[in-house]
Amino acid sequence: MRSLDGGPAMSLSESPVKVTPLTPTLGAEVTGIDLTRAQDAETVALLRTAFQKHLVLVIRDQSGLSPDDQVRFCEFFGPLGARSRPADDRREGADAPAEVMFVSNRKEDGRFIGSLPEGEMQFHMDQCYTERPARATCLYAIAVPDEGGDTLFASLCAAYDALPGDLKRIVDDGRARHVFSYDSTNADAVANSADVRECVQPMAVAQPETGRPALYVNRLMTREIVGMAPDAGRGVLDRLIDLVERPEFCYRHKWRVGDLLIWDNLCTVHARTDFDPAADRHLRRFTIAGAPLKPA
Ligand SMILES: O=C(O)CCC(=O)C(=O)O
Ligand SMILES: [Fe+2]
Repeated sequence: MRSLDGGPAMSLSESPVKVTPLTPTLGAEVTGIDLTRAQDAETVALLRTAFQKHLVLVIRDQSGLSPDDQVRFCEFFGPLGARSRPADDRREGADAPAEVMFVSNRKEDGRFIGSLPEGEMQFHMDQCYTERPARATCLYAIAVPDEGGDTLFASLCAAYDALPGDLKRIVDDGRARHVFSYDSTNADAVANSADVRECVQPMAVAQPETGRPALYVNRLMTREIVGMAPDAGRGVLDRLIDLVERPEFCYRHKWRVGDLLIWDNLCTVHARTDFDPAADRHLRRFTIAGAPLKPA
């Protein structure tokens, strides 16, 4: 390949950027890239394609990544999403970009400075209880415990492809109700309360760029299947959720400081394992804006 001015052009095979799958169904590690620098169009295209295919990208050893560097990376995939949490919950400092959120157990004056500070979290997609769930979520590790606090991912595309016929018939034109809750111990009380934040979504959603179908349900926030009797609906949801969480469709990320992850928030679910609350865990988070979900 020659460039227009006649000099040698770098073909993808010569590019130092490599994409290596982490499991047969999802996750890829990207190496040979320094995200504190601007990237050329070819690298951006490679990242986008890898994201659509592998659904979770892991980029290690990005120490010193500034908020602006992280924003530049996020914008390869689309415009930033607004914060999903109220502005008065924002204690990240006046100079932080408005869209930033910290997943953090750090405290100042006895109050957590960020969100989702402690404990285990069941599998979920972010903002599924809104009309426009984030297209993607990006986390950057600033401090992590030596042990625990792993983030697990599962492919909703692999789950869709593995649906048995009776469930596929329900899913293909089904809709489910998603309810805001990060506390699995009081989910039913939240679902029935008056000021609940909720949204009905298709159960089979299309990955926007490719049309690839994904089984859009999760354990933490999907409460019922529209139009099914509660007991029958619960039984179907339980079967679907067990399928989503099959270990062969999962990738478990053990964090190191300097790791940057971005995940497809329509085609994957994520969960977190427990960790010692005395250990410092501090991650910087941005989302990519989403659109209303299209049925597959
Ligand atoms: O803390 C984690 O590992 C995941 C947090 C999470 O669910 C999120 O950032 O959406
Ligand atoms: Fe999340």
